[in-house]
Amino acid sequence: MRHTYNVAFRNVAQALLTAAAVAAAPATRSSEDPSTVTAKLSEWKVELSAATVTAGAVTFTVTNTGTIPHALEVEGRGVERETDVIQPGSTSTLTLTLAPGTYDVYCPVGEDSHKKLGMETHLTVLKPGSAGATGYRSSAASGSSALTNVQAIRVTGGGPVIQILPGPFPFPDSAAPILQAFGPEREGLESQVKNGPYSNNVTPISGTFTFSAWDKGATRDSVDGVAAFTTQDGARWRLVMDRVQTKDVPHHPRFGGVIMGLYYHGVTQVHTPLVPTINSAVALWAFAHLYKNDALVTDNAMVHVMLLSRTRRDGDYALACWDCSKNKIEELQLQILPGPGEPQFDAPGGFLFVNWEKSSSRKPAS
Ligand SMILES: [Cu+2]
Repeated sequence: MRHTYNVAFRNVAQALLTAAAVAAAPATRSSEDPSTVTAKLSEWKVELSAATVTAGAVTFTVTNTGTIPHALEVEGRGVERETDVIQPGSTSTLTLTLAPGTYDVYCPVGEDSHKKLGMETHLTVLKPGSAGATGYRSSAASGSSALTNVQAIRVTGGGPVIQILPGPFPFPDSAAPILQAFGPEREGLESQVKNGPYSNNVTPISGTFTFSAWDKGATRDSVDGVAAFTTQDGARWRLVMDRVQTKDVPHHPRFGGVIMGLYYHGVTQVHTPLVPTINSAVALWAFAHLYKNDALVTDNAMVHVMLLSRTRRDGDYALACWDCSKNKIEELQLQILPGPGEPQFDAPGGFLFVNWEKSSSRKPAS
């Protein structure tokens, strides 16, 4: 009898509590009942179904809606927990007990390279009983604060200058498992294993390269710089960079614009796997004017520039490491391709790839 009475009482009490809670604050819930936040991971954002939750147990139901592996990490108030790596199309869950406060919610894959590319948002955890606005929050919306944080860099090429000619990629065994994840792009990449731009087929040349770059947010980055060099065949090339390229292509996130301090390539599944894993002070993609022996070749040359951790050894400049991310950041790479629909350059492989091996950078005078 007592038992029945208690159950009845509890049901009534619970109904009253629920009614009171609904009246007072729709966000409040019973403390033993975890609230659920749905998270969607894709290139390159983290979208949460709620911007705020009530303190207590929170279950994150995380789906990778992107095309490469991701994961979700929740960090703040002494909490630092992450899901396993989630394959494209798969879902994982993570249940945490969260105290009131603000938490960083991001993708930890690639030593934070995915985070730097935009896979980061925030979750506010409220005290039980406090009313809070809920709604969809994505990194795209919260990332707007980055617009006020303009970063600039001035880079000067120095040391030995080498031209990299087409040849086999020297780490085919290391790249093979990663190539699997690249789907339709894989075939083109596999042909580059045999004869691509990252090779040990290098020749010393001479030249200069100086530029400034500004990271101002997704579409407002800018670049200003000139490279001049003489290739192994005696041709004199001059490159004038005055605008960034902002178009995205698959597996080449923000293939455009300026990115400061990015760790990527190789095993990180950002960009092509046919490059060792590196750390970069700056990476940028630009359109440029290209001249050969003082004659204009194109106003739309596609340029990729990186100041990165050394990948090549002294002497013969062979690629010396598969994970080069801990090396000194002093290798300046300049890659130039013809503009969309334009013919290949009259150069080995149809492209130009030049490194300045002992380069430096500083904050420009503004
Ligand atoms: Cu990710």
